[in-house]
Amino acid sequence: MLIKLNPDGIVQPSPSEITPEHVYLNRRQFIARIAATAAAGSALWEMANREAFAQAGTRLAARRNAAYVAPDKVTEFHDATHYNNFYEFGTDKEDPAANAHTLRPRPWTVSIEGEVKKPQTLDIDSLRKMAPLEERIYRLRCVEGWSMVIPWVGYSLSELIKRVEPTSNAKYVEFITLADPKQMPGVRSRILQWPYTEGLRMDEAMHPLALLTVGMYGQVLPNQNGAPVRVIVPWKYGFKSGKSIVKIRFVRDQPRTSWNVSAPDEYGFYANVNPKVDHPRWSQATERRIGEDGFFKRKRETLMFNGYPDVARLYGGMDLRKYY
Ligand SMILES: Nc1nc2c(c(=O)[nH]1)N[C@H]1C(S)=C(S)[C@@H](COP(=O)(O)O)O[C@H]1N2
Ligand SMILES: [Mo]
Repeated sequence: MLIKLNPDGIVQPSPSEITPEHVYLNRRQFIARIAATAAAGSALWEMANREAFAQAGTRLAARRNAAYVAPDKVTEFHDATHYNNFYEFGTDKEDPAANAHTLRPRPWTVSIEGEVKKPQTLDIDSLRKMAPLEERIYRLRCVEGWSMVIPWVGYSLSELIKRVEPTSNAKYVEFITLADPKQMPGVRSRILQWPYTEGLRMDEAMHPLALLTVGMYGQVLPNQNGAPVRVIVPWKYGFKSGKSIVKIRFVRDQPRTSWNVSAPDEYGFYANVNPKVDHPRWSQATERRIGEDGFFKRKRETLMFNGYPDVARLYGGMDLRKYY
């Protein structure tokens, strides 16, 4: 296979590589080739990571972290990008794929504010370079009863948090996402409080599983999946994983979150995946894997904490029915 690097070090997808699966496969060969080229290896890694622009399909070099690879079959790229919740672009599952082309993920900045010793505004490139990018295969389960398995690209949110040095007053982290009616037709509707905000307790945000995510399937995040940066908190329901983040704020008190404000008895602050605590409208005991489990197939069982039992230590002594 021919690898083309232009002078800026951008990995250029050639027209024959536009099908997402090819992009993904070629990237694997690309990485294998880099590993084989021992002498030039580190220089090539540098080049591959030095992206001059973000564009749908632009590849993102990342090393797979074997400690975070769910054994499940990976969801097809097409399913993961055409069955989405991103209410800023409409409420139907197909709406984000159809409408999110108006989002401009570049230039983009994320401001880090509140109870930190080093508040700062980072552009997306600086944010990407803050720590080595890893590929991790995580399950993502929506409270609506469906799930996917996605190879995400990013690094532990804790890497960012350590670098901005939270003060001892920082007990929670709030994620504030973009709400621009010019780019996002859905924010004219009152379905949710905009901007979409989410939050984590500090120890949850510091857990290595919590991923600051800039890509998936070896490429930059498609707009409908939350370009250019989102979080993935795999032991929680999907709505905790805010997309297209513009502010990360460290605060003393538990922040309000869009879903909790819209329907407090349906969506709690914690939102840990828990097959024993049903949502008022949907059972949480089973789930349907997108692209695999048809409507008539027996559903698969949902696992406590979505199959990430290590996080149980964060909730010792808490009544998870009360703190849902
Ligand atoms: N900004 C924003 N982030 C969001 C949402 C949203 O509507 N707006 N929906 C959430 C919900 S309910 C889910 S299930 C996941 C879906 O992520 P995916 O489309 O990449 O699978 O995104 C979450 N993040
Ligand atoms: Mo969701």
